Amino acid sequence: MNICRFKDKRGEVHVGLVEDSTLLDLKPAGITQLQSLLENDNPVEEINWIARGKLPRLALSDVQLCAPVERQEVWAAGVTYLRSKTARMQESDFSATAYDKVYAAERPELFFKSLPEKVVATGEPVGIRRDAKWNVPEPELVLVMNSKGKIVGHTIGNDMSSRDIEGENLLYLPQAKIYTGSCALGPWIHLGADEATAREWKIRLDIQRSGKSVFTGETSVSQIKRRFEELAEYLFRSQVFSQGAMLLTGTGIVPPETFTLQERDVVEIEITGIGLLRNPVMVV
Ligand code: DO4
Ligand code: MG
Repeated sequence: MNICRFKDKRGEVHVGLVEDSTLLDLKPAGITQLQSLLENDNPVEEINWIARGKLPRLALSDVQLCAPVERQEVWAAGVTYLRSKTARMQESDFSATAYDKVYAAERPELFFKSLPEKVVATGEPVGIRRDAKWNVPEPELVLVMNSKGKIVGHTIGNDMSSRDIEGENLLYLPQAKIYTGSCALGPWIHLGADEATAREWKIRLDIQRSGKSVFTGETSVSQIKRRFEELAEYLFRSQVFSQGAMLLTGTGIVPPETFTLQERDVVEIEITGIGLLRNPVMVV
C-alpha cells in the first residue's frame, strides 16, 4: 500500500492512497496529514477501513506529488554497504581509517540530512554545489519511523553528495551533504513491508544526459550490513522525535571516480516494491 502527499488544483496539499495510476483523496475522510496515519502502528488496517468509504478518485497524472514528509526530521546513515566503505576509503587518504572503523564499529554513522521543508519531491530539481567539482547522487532506501521509533513504512531517498568536499576532510561532511536541493524523497511512502520483505528489493540508479543513459548501477537492499531496527534504535537513543523521523540507510551504488553530475542530468532511482524517484539536476 502506497500513501502520498499531493497538491490539488488550488495548490492545497492532500493525503492520498495510490492505487495503480489513480489515487483516492483521503481528505473527505478527515485525513489531512500523513503523520496521523503513521502514528498508528498498523496504518494499513486503518487505511483499508477508510478506503471502504466513498472517496474522490483522481488520475495520478493530474496531480502534483509533494515530498512525503511533513514535520519529520530527515537523518541518514553512512557506510552501511561494503561498496560505500571502499569508495570512501579510495576518495580520501585523510579519512580512510575513519570509514574503515565505522563500517566495523558497533555504533553506526548517523548524521542529520535535512529539515523537512527543504526536501525536494519527485520531479523537482536536486542540487549540485557550484563550489564542488565532483558531485554524485546516492540512491538509498529510507525508513519511515513514527514518534515511538517504530518503522511503519519505507520510501526512496537521494542523499546528494559532493565527493571532493567530503574527501578533503571528514569535518566538511555537513557542507558536502547539506545544501539546497541535497535531499530528495518520494514518490510516496510504502506501508506494510517488514524488514525481510524490504531486503528482497533491488535498488537501481540510472543517470541520463541529453536523453541518453550515462551511468546505471544496481544493488540489493540485502547488502545493508546493519539491521533496520538497530539503525532506528541508535537514532532514537537519547533523542525525542515528537513528529517521527526519516532515515536514509546508506548507498550501495557509487559511480566510477571519473563520473560527476552535470546540470540538466536526470537522476532516476527505482526501488522494486516502492516505485521511482526522478529528479533533474540544477547547479545551486
Ligand atoms: O560518511 C560519509 C557518508 C556516507 C554515506 O552517505 C553513505 O554511505 O551513504
Ligand atoms: Mg549516503
